[in-house]
Amino acid sequence: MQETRRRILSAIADGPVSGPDLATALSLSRAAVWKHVETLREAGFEIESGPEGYELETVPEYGGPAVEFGLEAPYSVEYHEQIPSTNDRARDLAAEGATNMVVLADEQTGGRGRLNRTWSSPSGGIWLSFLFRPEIPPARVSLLTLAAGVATAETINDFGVQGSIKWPNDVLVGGQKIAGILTEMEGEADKVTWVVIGVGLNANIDPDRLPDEQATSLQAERGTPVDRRSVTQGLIESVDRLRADPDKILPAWREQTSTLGREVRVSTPNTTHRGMATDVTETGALVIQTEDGQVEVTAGDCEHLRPTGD
Ligand code: BT5
Repeated sequence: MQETRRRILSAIADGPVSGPDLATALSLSRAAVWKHVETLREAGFEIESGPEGYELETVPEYGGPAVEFGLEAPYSVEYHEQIPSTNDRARDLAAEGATNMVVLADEQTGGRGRLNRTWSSPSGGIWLSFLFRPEIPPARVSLLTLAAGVATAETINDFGVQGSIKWPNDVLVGGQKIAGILTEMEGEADKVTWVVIGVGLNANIDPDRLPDEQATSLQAERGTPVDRRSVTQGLIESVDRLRADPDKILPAWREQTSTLGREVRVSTPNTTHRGMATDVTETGALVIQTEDGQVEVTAGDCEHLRPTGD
């Protein structure tokens, strides 16, 4: 959101402020204040104009300006009612040089999982992609993927749903998938140019609308819909906190995962490993103790054998 409009909203959030006072505080003409207020109204903010001035009544339920308002993280949010894929849009923005952005959509018509699998993205979910240009080598990017998993698990826990992470990037509730993460990047040998981290979180969706039987949603788990604006803000803020404090990512991931200490089968394009998952490395690889010794797997599909209650 444009900075002036952000400042107008915070000024009028706690009570009425007159047009002239706003104009003085923001060094604008009264006509300019009025224009900004109209733009905010068009974006869905209900702004009263009474004898004492302008006052913010309600914030729109969802959308870019709604998520940006009150967001405690320095990202701009681009919102789409419908888009093929927020990851694709974020990649286009990356090519244009953008950074520190979140692309958010109500519905995706071409949502993607890993290995070009389909990600069902009906209206009501939280489908978003972060675009960053971190000053890190490509090998450290998986840490950001792990951070997105931690942030997602933490956020849904804050909304009353106990999730756990299945390596590398699934968030599960009771063994069913509630969220998935797709990281894409461009870079050179020693430095990342950009990274896009897509998070798909089944929020207000009836799982019957999802093709996968092993899927659940926040709404199904809670028995009532969530405020998607608050969940989205919580998720973005949580990712931002972890980015600022990367030493916390691995310990938090180890705490939130249900993969470690489990018998797993991990399939990679070339082979399959079976054994006990014992740890995750600095670069996000899963350490598996197999019958033939210890292996580290950097990418693959992980199956928890002998399921417990995750
Ligand atoms: C993932 O892939 O889990 C990554 C999903 C990332 C989606 C986000 S949404 C925002 C951004 N924009 C995009 O286009 N993508 C990202 P993977 O581990 O490959 O899992 C894919 C598998 O999950 C599918 O083959 C289905 O079995 C299952 N699946 C598909 N849609 C699902 C859903 N909505 N909920 C749960 N499971 C689903």
